[in-house]
Amino acid sequence: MIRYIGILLLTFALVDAASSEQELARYWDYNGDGKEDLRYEDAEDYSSYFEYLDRNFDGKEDYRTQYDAGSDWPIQGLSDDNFDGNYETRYIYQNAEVIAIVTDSSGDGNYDIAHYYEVGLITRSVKYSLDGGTPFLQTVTYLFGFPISTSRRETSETPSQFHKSLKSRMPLNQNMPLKPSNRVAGEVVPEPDGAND
Ligand SMILES: [Ca+2]
Ligand SMILES: [Ca+2]
Ligand SMILES: [Ca+2]
Repeated sequence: MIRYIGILLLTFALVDAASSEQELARYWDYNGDGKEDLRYEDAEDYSSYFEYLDRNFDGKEDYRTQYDAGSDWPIQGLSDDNFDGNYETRYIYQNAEVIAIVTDSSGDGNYDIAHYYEVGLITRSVKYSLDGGTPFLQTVTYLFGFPISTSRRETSETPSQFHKSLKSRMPLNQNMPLKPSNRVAGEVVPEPDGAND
């Protein structure tokens, strides 16, 4: 009997230690390789918080989103979808919904692809290309998320002018740095029940 009580107490002690550690650290290791895959961090003024994800489990963050602390609505996001350590894609939100996703696909520092959304559905995509020396824009329009027409026209804009015209139409709070943080991965704890609560 005493042995069972001992085991029971030990179990409670372990569960307790694990949960208090998680509250402090707010990071989780989903594949158990000792490197954190999901982490939350408060902004300095506590008005928002950041979510960092390592989706390919290589130990480097590749997806980050900033949320409003009061509403938990997303404010802005970044993703590194080719996992080269550089964020090339920016998610632009308004009233908790993504309104545009812009990508620097060539890595020259200029956004060259833009997807536009309304009430969660993609409505239009534009890609700036320089193939053959002449800059042109390819546009795809969508209905209920399905592409219904494409067009192509030449443009006089340079890559940086196209980038600037995209940026000028973004909400002003879209300024999260594109560079990932050079943070050293901390000690991690096992995935708890209800990690996504
Ligand atoms: Ca991991
Ligand atoms: Ca990664
Ligand atoms: Ca990248």
